[in-house]
Formats: sequence, structure tokens, C-alpha cells
Amino acid sequence: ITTNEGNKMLEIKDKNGENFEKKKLNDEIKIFFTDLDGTLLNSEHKISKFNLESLKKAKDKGIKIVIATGRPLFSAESIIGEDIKKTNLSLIPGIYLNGCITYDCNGNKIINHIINHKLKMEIYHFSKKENIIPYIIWYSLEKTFSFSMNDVIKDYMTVESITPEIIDDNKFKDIIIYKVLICLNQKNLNHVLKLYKNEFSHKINVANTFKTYIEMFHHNSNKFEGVKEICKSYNISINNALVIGDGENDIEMLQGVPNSVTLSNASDKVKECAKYIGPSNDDNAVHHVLHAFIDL
Ligand code: M6P
Ligand code: MG
Repeated sequence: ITTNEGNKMLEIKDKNGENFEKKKLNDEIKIFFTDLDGTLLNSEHKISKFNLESLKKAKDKGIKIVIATGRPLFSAESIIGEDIKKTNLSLIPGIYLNGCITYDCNGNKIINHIINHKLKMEIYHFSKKENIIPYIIWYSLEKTFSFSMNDVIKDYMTVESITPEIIDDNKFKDIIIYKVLICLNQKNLNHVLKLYKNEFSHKINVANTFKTYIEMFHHNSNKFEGVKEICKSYNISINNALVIGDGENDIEMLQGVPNSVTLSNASDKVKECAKYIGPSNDDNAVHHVLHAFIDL
């Protein structure tokens, strides 16, 4: 990837195209929530040196840094665990599985929303009827599952390097699922998204969260629910929070938190929901946003 040198500061703009200026900020930033894929991670699923350094600087200034992702904790651990440790950051507190699991600063689950058994089975039977089962990865808290290994799943494993456990119908009945992920492509995404939205969106969140993936997770969960709980646990007002994200699973927190930034790589739908638009994830957006909002 050809990334912009992080030294040259890139602009953050509001909806009218005006440059963001720190002096216009009403409230000081005390806590920073960042999405992972498409935001803190570049297209190679890595945190750039600039992003990492700026996170560390912000932490050293006393700003709380919190990950808010669709990934489960074990996946965040496998992808950025080393970087996080190296810089003295922490994956706890954190918002995982799109808020279905949210940990406070002691590692307690302050939100814990599974997909109930009946709904899990309904999704399964519907997917079987529609021949979608081979494209699905089922997420528990500890690992991922699929019914077969195939090229679609292998391709997905370039994003989520964890190998899913192959299961049968019997085993499936007993596992506790937090998230259903369907791996699609440009051709079938919209069709399948419509199909599942029609069938399930009154019972469960159905969203195109990243690339051509659809994710389904508990109706009452989203990252903003996690943001509110974590702010509450620190006794920090939402007005002192800064959030950044690029996907459909970031919309609620981008709308709910007054200081919200999306990235130039986000879709128009997401851009509508954030107060500001920053550079792309391949141009160290997190680094630029932290420098714009906080005196580092
Ligand atoms: C990738 C995978 C998913 C994850 C999604 C969104 O597709 O890792 O498991 O849910 O990205 O992740 P994020 O919310 O961090 O953008
Ligand atoms: Mg994202």
C-alpha cells in the first residue's frame, strides 16, 4: 500500500467541507473509541506505526483508549495483541462482537447478548433452505464454527486468521452463538442482504459491516450501547468521548456521540451519520484524528 507519510497532517472536515478546528470543540476529549477493520487497521489488517504511536501518546496524556469492533476479543487478540502489549495499551475495557460483549476496565462483562437458541435455529433452517450454509461462520465467545471448509471460508481466513471448527447439526444445537457472519461477493451481497433483512430484521440486527460480509447479532446490541456503558463505568460524559468508525456497525455510535469521525473509505450511508470525515484507513486516519482533537 502507498500510505501517506504520517508527518504531513491530513485534514478532518465537517459536512459543509469546513476544516475541523480544535478551538471549536466544546468539550475536552477524555476517552477515544476506535473501530478496527477499515479504521485502525489498514487494508493489510495491520496497525500502522503512526497510528500506534499516536494511540500511545494519547494514552500517556491520560486519554482512555477503547477498541469497539465486530470482532470477538480472541480475534482482536490474535490480530493486534502484540502491538497492544508492546505499547502498554489494553484490549480491556472493550466493545466486542458489535457490542454484544462489552467488558469494563476490570474485565467484567457489562453487556452479554447471545442469539437465543430458537432464533439461532431459525437462521440455520432458513440458511439451509437458501443454500447459504457453506458461506456462514458462526461466532461463539471462544471460537468460530462452520459446517465445511471451502474456498469462501478460506478466503475469509485472510481477514480472520482463526480456523473455524468444523461442526455437524448435532454439535451446532449445543453451541452458544453471538454472531452470524455470511461471506458474500459483490454479485450476491445485495440480494442476500435483502433476503435476510426481510426475514429477520425485526428480530435481529442484520448489517453489511465490512467489505461484502453480512453480520447478524442481537437486536438490542450495537457499539453505541457499549460506548454508553463504558463511559458510565468511568463516569465520563458522552460529550467527552471521541469515536471513529467506517462501517454500518458503527452508525449508532457515530450518531450517538457528538464528536464522531468517519473515514474517506466509508460508504456514503456511513458518511451521512458522522459529524466529521477524516482520511482513509490507509492514510493513518486514527493518527490524524487524534492529533486534530487532542494536544499530543
Ligand atoms: C471483519 C471481520 C469481522 C468483523 C468485521 C468488522 O469482517 O473481522 O469479524 O466483525 O471485520 O470489524 P470492525 O467492526 O472492527 O470494523
Ligand atoms: Mg470497521
